This record gives sequence, structure tokens and C-alpha cells, in this order.
Amino acid sequence: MAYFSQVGNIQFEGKDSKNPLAFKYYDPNAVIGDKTMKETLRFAVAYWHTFTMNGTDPFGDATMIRPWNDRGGMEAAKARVEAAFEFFNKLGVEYFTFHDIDIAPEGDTLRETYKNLDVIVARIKELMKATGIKLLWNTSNLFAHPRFMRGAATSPDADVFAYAAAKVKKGLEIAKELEAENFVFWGGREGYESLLFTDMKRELDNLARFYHMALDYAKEIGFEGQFLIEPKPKEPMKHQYDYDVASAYAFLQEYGLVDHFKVNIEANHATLAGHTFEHELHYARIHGILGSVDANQGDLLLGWDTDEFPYDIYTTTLAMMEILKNGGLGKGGLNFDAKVRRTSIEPVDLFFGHIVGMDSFALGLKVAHRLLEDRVLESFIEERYKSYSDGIGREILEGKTDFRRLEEHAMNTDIQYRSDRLEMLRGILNQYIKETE
Ligand code: XLS
Ligand code: CA
Ligand code: CA
Repeated sequence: MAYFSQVGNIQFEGKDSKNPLAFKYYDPNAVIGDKTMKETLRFAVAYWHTFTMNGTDPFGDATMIRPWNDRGGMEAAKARVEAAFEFFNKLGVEYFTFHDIDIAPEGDTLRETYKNLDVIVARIKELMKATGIKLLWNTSNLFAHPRFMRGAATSPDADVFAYAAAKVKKGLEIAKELEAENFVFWGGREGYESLLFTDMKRELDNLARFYHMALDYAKEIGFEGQFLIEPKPKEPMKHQYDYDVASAYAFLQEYGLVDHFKVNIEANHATLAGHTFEHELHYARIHGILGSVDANQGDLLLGWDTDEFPYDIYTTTLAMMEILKNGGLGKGGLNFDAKVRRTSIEPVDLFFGHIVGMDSFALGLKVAHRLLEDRVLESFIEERYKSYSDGIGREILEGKTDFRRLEEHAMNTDIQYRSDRLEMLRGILNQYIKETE
């Protein structure tokens, strides 16, 4: 059965196309720099927002028309796989991502949950083989069920810690079976509501123990994918331990995990943490831990995680600059952890969401590539720090100074004031965005 019979394969038609079901900028085989767009962008579809979720929100019921979900339980899970692969093929993406409970319902016991997963994973494996579509990452949902209400690896209850470990163990086996390129940990409940009853040190130690055991098990079964932590400051927890890239990095360093993990950076989580998306990418890049990206966009007028499909070219341009400077995403990709709005109820809207997201990143890539080729910002930055290329600046870099020498310099030098010309740079950036086709 076809679930998207009214939609054919989405083609690249170029910027003048008026066909809403066509790419205007994403031309998979076009070469930008030394790679095709497809190789650089590595787009992935998120199973949960696209096939599982039904449009409920804290105030309202399901709105989405999703014929594959009608039957419920395992029947829905089976239908969802067929819908998913039809969608991936028609959209022309090579990767997808899922949580365990997105693909198969939990059973009454853990054993039954595993059995459900095995049935669906077997079918996914067949379809992956038949289509060449790959798993960018999978993850274990350690936040939805009430057992995780006080945390998973950071729960005060050791039985919950064990249950979470069992889920991740199974998740890693699935990752191995489906040759996932990464495995993600998002700690939605790994944080605290109040310090009145929280032993933070114990919780952080336990979280690190959990990650070490996950690494050991991956090694034991020969899973070679990249481990990723996905930072988010809050929601659902009031305070989450992996608040942002910097706090995740400190945690990884403190617990001897930094060589084994990278980060999965989500745009909307960056803005929730009070950073720009490009700040988080930049911070991860300069510390060598930029692993993968959850490509979405938040609504800056709202204080929560709206997970919209990205459409802001300014942001995708600056994000692609970071990704290109990182030499690409390696095993990572651009995963659309994004959902259509609650009133975009038809299956075809899923295509429109992904098309605008893919086109926005494709255009961002083109603009970023031109900016880098022309060294627009690089030259400016070089000039801005040129006081360090000779004289006292050079002495500082070479470790040839001390406070006495610097004091002497300060007493005999007049500081020259310079303009940073931010408005000029913004204008140039606009020009590049506007002139790129
Ligand atoms: C929620 C997170 C989550 C992770 C995977 O805010 O984005 O969906 O990506 O668990
Ligand atoms: Ca995410
Ligand atoms: Ca999100």
C-alpha cells in the first residue's frame, strides 16, 4: 500500500520553479567545494516527528491525518515502517533516526518490548538493504515512561538505573544490527527539579558510570558508531545536566569520556540555552567534538522547544560555515528533528516541511562556501587580531613576556582605538545571501 500516492519523487527544479513539491536549491549531485551537496549535508528524517507523533499538545488532542497510525499497537508500528521508507525514497534522503519507542510499542514486560523491537528491526533491516537508506543514529527513550520521571541514569532509584541500562544495551544491539553511524544520548530527565532533595555529585557520577558501561558494551559487541551527547538546558527537566556544549564538554573531560563522545547539536536547544546555533557549533568545533546536528529552528518569541523546520537562511548560512570549517560532519549528518505545525495536518505537509528545511541548508551551504572561498570573514578576523603577529603580541604568544615586561610596555604605549565595523559585515553577509542562487 502506498501512503503518499499523490506525491512522486521530489526532484531538483531550480530557483525559478513554482512547483512546491520540488527542490529549489538542493541539487543532491551538485558539487560545492570538493563534495556533492548530498555528501556534505547528509540529511536524515526523524522518525518520531514525522511518523509517530500525532499533533497532540499540552492543551489539545491529536490533529494529524496519519493513515499508517490508525490501527494502533504493533499493526501501526508495521505500517509506519512501510510509510517511512516510501517517504525516505520519495524525498531522496539517505538517512533516518529513531528512538526505540518510535518504531515499536513498549510491551507489558521488558522482554515483550524487546520482542516487539525485534520484529520491527528485522523489517527495517530488509528495507534498508533493498533501498540503500542508512541509519544515522538511534537512541533509547529514557524520558517518556513514568519510571523515568525522576531521571534515568541519574534517578535516585537504582532499579531505574538498571532499567535504563537494559534499554541502552538493547539500543546498542539494534545500532550494531542496523549499522548505525552514531548512537545518541539525550538526557531529558537527567537533571533536577530542586536542590532540596538532589545529590548532584552522586547523580553526575552515576551518569558517568552509565556512559562508561555503555562504551564497554559497545566495544564488547563491536559497535563502532560514534557516541553523541545531545545538550539541552531545560524541558522537560527544569535544569538538565547537559545544559549546553560547554557544560557537556566539562562533564566529558571530568569523567574521562572526552575521547569517546562528540555532541549532537540541536538549533532549538542552542537558543533555549541563550546561545545562537552557530555559537554551539563553533564551540564544539574548536574543541574537536562537533559530531552531528539536529537541524531545526525555534521560535524566539516563545520560550520553549518548538522544533520547527528550518527556514532562516541567515542561520543556515552561519551554521554551514561552521560545518565546512569543521571539514564536514564526518559520521554525523543534518537530522530534521522538526515537526510540522499542529494545523499542517495532511501527510503531504511532511514533504513541504522537509523540502523547506533541505533547501534552506542547501542554500546556506552555497552561501557559506562562497564566503569561505572569498575569505570574507577570515581576512577581517586576521586583521582584527594582527597586533599578535609581531611586537609585544608576538612576545605574548611565544611566552617571552611576564607582567614586568608588560607593565613596561603599557607605560610606554598609546593604545590605538579601532572600529569593529559590525554593520559593514552584516551588509556584506546580506549581499552574499542575496547574490547566491
Ligand atoms: C528533545 C530531543 C530529542 C533527542 C533524542 O528535545 O531533541 O528528541 O533528539 O532523544
Ligand atoms: Ca534533538
Ligand atoms: Ca528540540
